[in-house]
Amino acid sequence: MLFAKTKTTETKTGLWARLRTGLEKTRAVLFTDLGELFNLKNRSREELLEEIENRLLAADVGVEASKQIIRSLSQSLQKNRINSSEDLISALQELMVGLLKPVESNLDISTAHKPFTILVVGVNGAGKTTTIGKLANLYKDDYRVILAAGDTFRAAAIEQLQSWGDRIQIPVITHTQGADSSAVIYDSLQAARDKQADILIADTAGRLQNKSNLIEELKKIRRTITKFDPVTVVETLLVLDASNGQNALAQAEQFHEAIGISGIVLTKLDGTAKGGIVFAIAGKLRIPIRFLGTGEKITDLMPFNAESFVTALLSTEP
Ligand SMILES: Nc1nc2c(ncn2[C@@H]2O[C@H](COP(=O)(O)OP(=O)(O)OP(=O)(O)O)[C@@H](O)[C@H]2O)c(=O)[nH]1
Ligand SMILES: [Mg+2]
Repeated sequence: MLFAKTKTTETKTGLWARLRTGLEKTRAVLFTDLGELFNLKNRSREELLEEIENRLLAADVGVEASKQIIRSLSQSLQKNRINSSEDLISALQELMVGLLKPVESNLDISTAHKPFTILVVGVNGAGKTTTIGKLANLYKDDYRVILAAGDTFRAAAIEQLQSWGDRIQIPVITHTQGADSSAVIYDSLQAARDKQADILIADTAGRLQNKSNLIEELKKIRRTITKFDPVTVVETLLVLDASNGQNALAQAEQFHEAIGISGIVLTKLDGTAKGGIVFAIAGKLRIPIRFLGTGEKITDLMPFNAESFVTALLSTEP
């Protein structure tokens, strides 16, 4: 993986610390005094399970994934496999990693056919443009990257992307505000071809998943890419704000149905107690979660890893 290839151990520790800090609010809801919870006298198994289920729901893990976890815990308790708070935590850890494993599939950048195109979509303010800056920064040392300012709708959207590009010295292809977004993408593909770029990352305007005219525009962008190059590889990356909780799940379902999503980035995990939404997405959608956003800084993005995520959630280490 890219991190293993280019980043130092120190940076990896930094990433881990940021993930842990980023998940603080979710961890507080899910696991505060979990050990003591088990040790409390006079608490029946049912009460213990009910308390855990309430916490899972409060962290937006969702009804189905919560029930699945509780069912397995209940069986383990009955079979006397959980006899201490440590047993309880390790049983939860195993169950949670099991739930997340199916969506752990990091973005595999193929440069066999250039450019590898990443089309970034999502609702207003989800963190699309910021995520593009972070992604470009992540890839810039190993690949030739170009950005496409496909959000021609919102005032200052073009300048926002341009300033990320300037900051990390990556070219940004722009048209003026109000221009056809598909035309920007077309010109960007052309520029990527001319410059032999490995990766093209395209920004798009924020849009609600139920506004059919805006979704049509995305379909047109998608068609433009295929028309330019029928065999090009496109990652359609949906950016979801984790603090939207269950609503993020609904967004994902509708975007996926409308245009087909190949990967998800979950942002703003640092500002929310609803980080459990990762489990709901994993259980319902089976779309790979590619990255997590844990802050506003350019380095606050990490590839999704089931074990790291669950360990960071459960860890009581400082
Ligand atoms: N705390 C935190 N803030 C984030 C994260 N990602 C993005 N943001 C902030 O969220 C706000 C919106 O981010 P943008 O990248 O502009 O979102 P967008 O989806 O491009 O928005 P539109 O273009 O208006 O649809 C900005 O203030 C970002 O700094 C994150 O992972 N954590
Ligand atoms: Mg934007």
